[in-house]
Amino acid sequence: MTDFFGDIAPVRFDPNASDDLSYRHYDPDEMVMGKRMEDHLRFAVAWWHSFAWPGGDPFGGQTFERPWFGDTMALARMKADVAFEMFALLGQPFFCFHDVDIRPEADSFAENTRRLEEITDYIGQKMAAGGPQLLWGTANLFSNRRYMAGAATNPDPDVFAFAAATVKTCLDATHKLGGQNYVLWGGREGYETLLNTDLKRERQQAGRFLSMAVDYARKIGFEGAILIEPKPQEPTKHQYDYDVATVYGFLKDFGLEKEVRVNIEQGHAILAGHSFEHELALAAALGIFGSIDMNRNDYQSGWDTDQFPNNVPETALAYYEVLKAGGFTTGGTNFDSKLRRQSLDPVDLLAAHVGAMDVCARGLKAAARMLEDGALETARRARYAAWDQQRALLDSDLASIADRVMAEGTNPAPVSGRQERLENIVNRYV
Ligand code: XLS
Ligand code: NI
Ligand code: NI
Repeated sequence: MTDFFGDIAPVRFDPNASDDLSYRHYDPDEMVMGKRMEDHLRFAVAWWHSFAWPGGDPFGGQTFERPWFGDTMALARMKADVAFEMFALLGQPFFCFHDVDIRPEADSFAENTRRLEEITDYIGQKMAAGGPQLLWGTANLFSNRRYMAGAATNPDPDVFAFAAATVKTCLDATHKLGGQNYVLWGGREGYETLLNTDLKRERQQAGRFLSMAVDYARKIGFEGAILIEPKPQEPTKHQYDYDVATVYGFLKDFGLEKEVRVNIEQGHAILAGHSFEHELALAAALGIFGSIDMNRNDYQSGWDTDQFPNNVPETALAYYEVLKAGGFTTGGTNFDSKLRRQSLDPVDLLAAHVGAMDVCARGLKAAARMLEDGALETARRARYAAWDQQRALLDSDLASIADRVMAEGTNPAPVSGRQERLENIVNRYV
């Protein structure tokens, strides 16, 4: 036991609670559309922002003082101890990590691997003792300076090799811990200027890299989903995994659209100029919906602020799309979320997660009621109903269609899109 959280008691569901640390809406056992709320939402805590992030911003460094900050394996174990203490307090079913979050960085690949294996075993023992499960693991291929010009897309083949070897070790660790997914977020897989970039070659490197990761995952018997996390810019200006549509085109290009799905982050959708629900609906329509990072951005600052979700109408519309897509299978709701850098206290870390889980629970319940009520779906179906009689149109050709339109002499009458009325319906639930 560490004493980081002091005598804070485990967070419980109590709709009438008056304290900071109770779930007022997240009742894991409440049935929503025939399924337990915990099994719908599948919450995950992100190791990096909660335990590894020091609180820096572009103008200043560390604000958090955590007793486990440092680069020894003993401190990495303390970090894991605190993480599992927080998991026990929150009772969430999953967590996620990058390799660099759980082990200190060494100066050789061999030592990095040895440390990763050692801490993986340590975490595995904690999981076996009753902790949460692993939603996904991933490799950090963006922080170290060797990756400044990309990992898979680096002009230097030795960097490609280092990154590929690192992904192998992270797939091994994820598989060993029973991870349900493996995520690749291509932080530096993009470019700053075409003046020094061979775009075509870099895309091909990225495609080959992803194919190798998929092949290796299947070879070791990893049955989880492989997920790409789209993001349009930041860190690099032009990212090859800009948004869901771009990732789908990329997957098609390399024949991976049946092998790889997407992990969609709310803040990244906004940075790409989309709504979160657009990205979710598109992924579902393309058959590549996987998982979500439920962290929003600040709408004024225009960068990836990774805030905990705190807007019920937004989460409701997101879960509406998740439910329509059939819900999560291997995926879940990961809080890839940071505290604000002034939120120094251990209790802030807990309260942030408690509030976020409650906001998501409210969103899920509202989404379920909207679906059960059916008003939105009835209106949507009605809007396309004429197609039921006219399906043959899609098997026709332009000349035949022109003949028909000429003969019938019809001039279609526009119909209301009813947007305000539909928005009013949503507002009755959120
Ligand atoms: C960064 C990404 C990152 C991924 C995992 O913007 O969201 O945190 O989720 O590498
Ligand atoms: Ni992000
Ligand atoms: Ni993310």
